[in-house]
Amino acid sequence: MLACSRVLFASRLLQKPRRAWLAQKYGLWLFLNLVLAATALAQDRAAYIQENYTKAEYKIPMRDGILLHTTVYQPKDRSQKFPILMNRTPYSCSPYGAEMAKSIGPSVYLERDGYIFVKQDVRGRWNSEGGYDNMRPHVPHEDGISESSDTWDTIDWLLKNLEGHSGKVGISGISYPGFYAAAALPEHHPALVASSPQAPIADFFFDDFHHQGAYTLMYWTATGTFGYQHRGPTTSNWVPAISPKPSGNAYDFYLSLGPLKNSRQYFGEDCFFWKQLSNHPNYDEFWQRRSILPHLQNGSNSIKTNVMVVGGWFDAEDLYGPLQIYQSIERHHPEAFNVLVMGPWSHGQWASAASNTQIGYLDFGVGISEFYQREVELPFFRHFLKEMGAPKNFEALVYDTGRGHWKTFEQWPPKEAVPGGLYLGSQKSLTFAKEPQSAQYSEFVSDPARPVPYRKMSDVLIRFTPREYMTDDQRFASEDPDVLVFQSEVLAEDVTLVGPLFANLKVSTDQTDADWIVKLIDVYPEDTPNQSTTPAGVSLAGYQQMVRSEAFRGRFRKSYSQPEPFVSNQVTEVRVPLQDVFHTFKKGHRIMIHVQSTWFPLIDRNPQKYVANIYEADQTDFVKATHRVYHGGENDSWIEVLRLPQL
Ligand code: PG9
Repeated sequence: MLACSRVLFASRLLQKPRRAWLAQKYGLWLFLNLVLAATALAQDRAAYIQENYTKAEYKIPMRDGILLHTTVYQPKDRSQKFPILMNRTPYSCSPYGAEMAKSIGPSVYLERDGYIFVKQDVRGRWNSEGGYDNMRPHVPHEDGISESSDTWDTIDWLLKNLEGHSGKVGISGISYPGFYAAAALPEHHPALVASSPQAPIADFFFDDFHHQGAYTLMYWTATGTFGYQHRGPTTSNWVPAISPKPSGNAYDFYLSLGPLKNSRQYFGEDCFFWKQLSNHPNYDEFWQRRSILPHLQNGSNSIKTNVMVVGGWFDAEDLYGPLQIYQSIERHHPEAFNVLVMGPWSHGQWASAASNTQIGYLDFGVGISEFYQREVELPFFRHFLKEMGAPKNFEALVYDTGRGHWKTFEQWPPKEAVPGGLYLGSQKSLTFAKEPQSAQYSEFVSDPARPVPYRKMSDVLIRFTPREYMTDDQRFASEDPDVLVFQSEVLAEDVTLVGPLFANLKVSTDQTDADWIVKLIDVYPEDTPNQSTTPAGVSLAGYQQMVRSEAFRGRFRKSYSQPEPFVSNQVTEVRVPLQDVFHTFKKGHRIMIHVQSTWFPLIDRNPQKYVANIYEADQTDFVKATHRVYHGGENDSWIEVLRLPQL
């Protein structure tokens, strides 16, 4: 327990940003103790669960008779009643049978606080019956089955069949389980008094599998994971292994794969999800039905539960989801308790027991996730499920990824924010005001046979999903002739950007289709020292840290549902939504913008010769193109920003 107390002591030391200097003073002692404590905590965690919880497994009948496998971990203490905290998952309730899980709740703090932890295989996955549907569309309960009706039925069954519960129910989940925590909200069961969708998927056309219309090729293996129906309840994996198994450098593998249509030979005829992706290249009714957002806006589904949405500013998988789900509820249910937490995290990193928050080559420091788990998440559930204490008082608890500290705001984006712009200029400049300059352009080649890598080549590896690129050093791309680079002067004062960004580009191509990738980059001064955790061979001096990046498939510039080719060599407006940020570019830094048209293999290659369906494009459709970005005069290209005045 000593180690555990040290981590608590250390984190209290750290949680007040102004005391972070103490942490630096005792950095190594503290770091080592935190690592020791985190390790001890993890070992203690499994032992604590073994000692204090029992396990039971049930097949819970849904209203249509389908049985869902549900595992219940209940406190041995029967002297009091405990609330239920659910997690619904497509990733399995394992371990099945008598074996106890090593973690059963969102954090060690909740496990020690005492809840009835319920984990369920969603319909059609693992040991549950039924057919699977990615992002199963919500339909009103009287019209059919949905994740909402399955959650309602599960809660109702638990309340009627479990002993020792308090009658209050919460649901929480990260990523796909985060979607299920959000999908529980429309027509939710009255006992559901708290929901925390964390890195929730809102819409697969904007989360995970696509970047604003472009297929996320780094999700190719994940497409298989979610592409096959099992042959009935199973506790073992049923997904066929892709053969040959992709391995090594992802750039070479996916380039050798050729046009997307060649994927069918790997996925085979049983992969229903690959067929759905290929047959629905546009934002049609197939995708629209699977977005949860419209169902969070419908007044008849008035949300009476309490919601805490959590996300990571550097989440490579689901950044659209948390931001949009929070805003949808805020816009349409202003009366609901609905708050937002956005930290300096990659996908789901806030749930980690690790003491540091490291993403790629950057380390945002110790105690950030522990602070969130202990000071934010635990009070939220304790208040609404146990009527104990009060949730931390904020509407938006957001981390400034440039200054390295938390701030709270009464709304998001902050009402104090002031609209502004970053203007691309002829000398590859970037200025806060339009420069009196004649209309000019910057030109680059976009070659599908030599696409720009999305990371430096040694880091482009085959993975289930991309995860760590969101803070990468962009110097490798700045040196690429197929990338346009625009950079500000050295900042004379701090510049804080908050909320959504949009790249309003005036472009042209000598072909008929194009993707547009825009990156917002923080250029560190050349005298920036490395951190104690900076990997060997990496220098933070002059580091060009990615702050925000997005891709936009240009055919969708007028409508995601009605794509249109470009008219060759015609100046065309393209508005690229870049997701929200909260980042201070400190005095002495520079702001940099990249514009490019390939980002491989994060997203698939655009043939650049317009074809109706890129999933059916032939090798001969892929052509080199010369693209132009216009700036100055009547053809300004600029980044629409919100600036937070410096206090
Ligand atoms: N949203 C993440 C994901 C979904 C589907 C495929 C791969 C990743 C997640 O659930 O982790």
